[in-house]
Amino acid sequence: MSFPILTAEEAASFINNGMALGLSGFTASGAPKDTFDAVAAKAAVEHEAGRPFKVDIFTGASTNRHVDGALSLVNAIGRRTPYQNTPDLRKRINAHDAHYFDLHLSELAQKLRYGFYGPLDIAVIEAVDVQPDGRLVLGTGAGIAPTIAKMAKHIIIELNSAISTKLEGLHDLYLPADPPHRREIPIYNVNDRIGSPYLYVDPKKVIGIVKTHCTDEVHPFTAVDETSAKIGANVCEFLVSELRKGHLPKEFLPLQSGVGNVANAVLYGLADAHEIPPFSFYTEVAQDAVLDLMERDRCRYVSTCSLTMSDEAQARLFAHDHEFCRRITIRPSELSNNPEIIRRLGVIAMNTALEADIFGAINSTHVLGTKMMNGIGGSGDFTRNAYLSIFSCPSVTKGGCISNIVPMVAHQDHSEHSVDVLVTDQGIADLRGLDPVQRAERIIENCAHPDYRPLLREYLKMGAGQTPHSLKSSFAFHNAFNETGDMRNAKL
Ligand code: 0RQ
Repeated sequence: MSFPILTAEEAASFINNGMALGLSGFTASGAPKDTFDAVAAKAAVEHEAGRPFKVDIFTGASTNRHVDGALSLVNAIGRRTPYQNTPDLRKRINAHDAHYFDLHLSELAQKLRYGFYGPLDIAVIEAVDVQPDGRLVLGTGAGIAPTIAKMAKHIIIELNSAISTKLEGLHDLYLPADPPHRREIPIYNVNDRIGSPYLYVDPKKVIGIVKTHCTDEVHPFTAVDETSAKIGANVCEFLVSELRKGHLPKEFLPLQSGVGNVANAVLYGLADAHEIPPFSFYTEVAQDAVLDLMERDRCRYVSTCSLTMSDEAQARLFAHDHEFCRRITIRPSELSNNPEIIRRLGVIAMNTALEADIFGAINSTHVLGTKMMNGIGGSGDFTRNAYLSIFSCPSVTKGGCISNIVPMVAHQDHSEHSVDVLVTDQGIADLRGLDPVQRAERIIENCAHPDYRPLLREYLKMGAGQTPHSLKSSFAFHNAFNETGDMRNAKL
């Protein structure tokens, strides 16, 4: 069967107000592009004519300027999950224009299949190759593609000629059976493959193909700043000491690393820590740093949900011919972030916090407790099931006016039960085996900025009970920032 070729506008004509759409990709990688510029243009025309136009968007994680960016500008997103990081969408979410529900990334595909969020009308799937029998080679991110291809009533394929067809063979696509029939997922090593390199879609569901030539437009990271470099050095120091103590096996364990400056600093630090043998990743996002580590022979293998690499890094990766591609597997998010596999492989999880409290609870999502930043992403999938769970953040933010170590987090994403180690630019707090007061003392002395230590010590003396919070003063830091612009003015 040959599929009709559509313009982006023709594809958009099938997408109507109130529809639920499933999209391929994970981060900007592998997400559809031109179709959604056309959907946003259609929404603008509909709104201009006084008609409602909003669509629900289900994806692997965040998307790109064409989807979350363009649709948010014209206020055309209804429901949205499981993650986002676009300034315009963030504004819509915090103004209640878009109804965002924040979700552990591993859970979305199965919850869609369980029917919790209703049916999917159309799946829009980016591919770098399409065969007439419905066999697709996906782009750089797998996300929830197998689930949306199965569930959606109709499918639009975006065939992107700007992404390398050398991706063929890198994907490992597999759909677990749903309970009560689910068996173990048979991944026992980072490089085990259990599924198909291709996504097979039902040709009868395909509305047509939109031809696109547009890169993923992932920005390369800026140079690591001084604070991130210190945090990175502290995480590396900790991991080397764990190896020396025999807490980690001598062959080391697979790493998961979050995104951003600190994550990059940690990875470059590990590259230089030669006591640590070459290592692997079992992670959700492989950034430029991972390619650098491969080129330096420090990274052996990467299992990921996406290659979130800049155009320049993608060009470098595929110029290496098949040498590095043989060391990469791209899996759907329900496998890359799967609790069972993370626990089995013994993944070391390294994630970033917005703020931590003195007892070890973490806020990853809500600025000052109320405003959604990005979302929990995969941090909970990994943190809760890791061999060793490390969180890091700077000790202070906004020129010292915000302490990232507070008496009580203003929103809790990860409880103290899931956090083994906290690291800031000030130092390392190993929390394992400590009671709440011992944890607080260690976090205050090792991780808090010196400007805030006296206030935090005073707070710790105020309460009673095993976890001695003083509920009257728990949010004194946040209140001081809201009222005076500086947490150092906190009155306990
Ligand atoms: O504000 O943008 O105005 O400068 O928050 O802070 O230090 O640049 O942090 O980019 O490393 O992101 C937790 C958001 C950290 C991210 C978070 C302000 C600060 C700045 C950003 P500006 P930084 P990063 C893997 C796993 C959840 C998902 C996850 C995240 C801005 O890591 O989204 O882990 N994590 N996924 O000034 C008020 C505080 C603040 C604060 C920082 N305590 N109060 N503002 N800021 N701390 C990835 C995936 O899942 C795909």
